[in-house]
Amino acid sequence: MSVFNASRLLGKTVLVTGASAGIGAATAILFAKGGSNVILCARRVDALKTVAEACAAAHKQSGLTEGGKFVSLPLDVSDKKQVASFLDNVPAELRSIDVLVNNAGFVLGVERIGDISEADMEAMFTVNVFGLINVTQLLIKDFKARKTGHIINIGSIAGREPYAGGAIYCATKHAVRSFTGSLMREVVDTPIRVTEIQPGMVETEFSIVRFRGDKSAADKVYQGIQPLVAEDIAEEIVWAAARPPHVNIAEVFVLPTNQATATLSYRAPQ
Ligand code: 8X3
Repeated sequence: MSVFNASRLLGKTVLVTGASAGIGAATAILFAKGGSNVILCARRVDALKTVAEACAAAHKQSGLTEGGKFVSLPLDVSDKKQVASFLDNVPAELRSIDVLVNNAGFVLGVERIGDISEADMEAMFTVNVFGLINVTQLLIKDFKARKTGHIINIGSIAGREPYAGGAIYCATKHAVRSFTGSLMREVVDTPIRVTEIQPGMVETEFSIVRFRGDKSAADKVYQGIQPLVAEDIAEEIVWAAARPPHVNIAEVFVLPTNQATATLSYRAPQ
């Protein structure tokens, strides 16, 4: 944790969406280790149990006395009603949120344009774009009123560079990039910080979902290359949050060493 200047995270309250697995879970655990409180959210609250336990263990291990409050709450970011009443379910002591990590998002299918189902289109836009906007709209008013706050959106290489077989996912992540840029510009006269983290290839359940549960197809994506892992991205998120208040990390584009673009990677011969 030394590079993070953990003291800036002490006692902060961080809300992480999509915290039940992958980047979201790793992020929640790393903030816990840095002495922050974490509100863990996911569609199914039971899926958060193991992550919340890991947060408590990481915090205990850190020996820090600050932070250490972990609450798991159900949140479907695409359900406007649920988002609207969400803060009522947050314990009062954690209601002053310092950092929002908009992580919930997914990719479904590799179909080409013309063969993409409306259901897949809707599902990706509803969560990746509208969900992220819903949660941001909920918290930004409070951040403005309190003149503080940091919104960290999880974008993607897919938001910088479209690729074949990813039309909808790429469009959603381009939307995230654009929305994040507008937000950063809108709050330029405030202490609110806005960051977008743009990961390349990360090995998580994310790929298995892309291939609709076909693990061997997902595994092929990582053949011959060492991909990033969720913890690599969590480190960037926590690092961005731990910068001094006058430093805003606008974008972090993170790739495995052997990946250069969405479609150009070096793979060791098998
Ligand atoms: C995930 C990265 O390359 O699968 O957002 O689009 S990629």
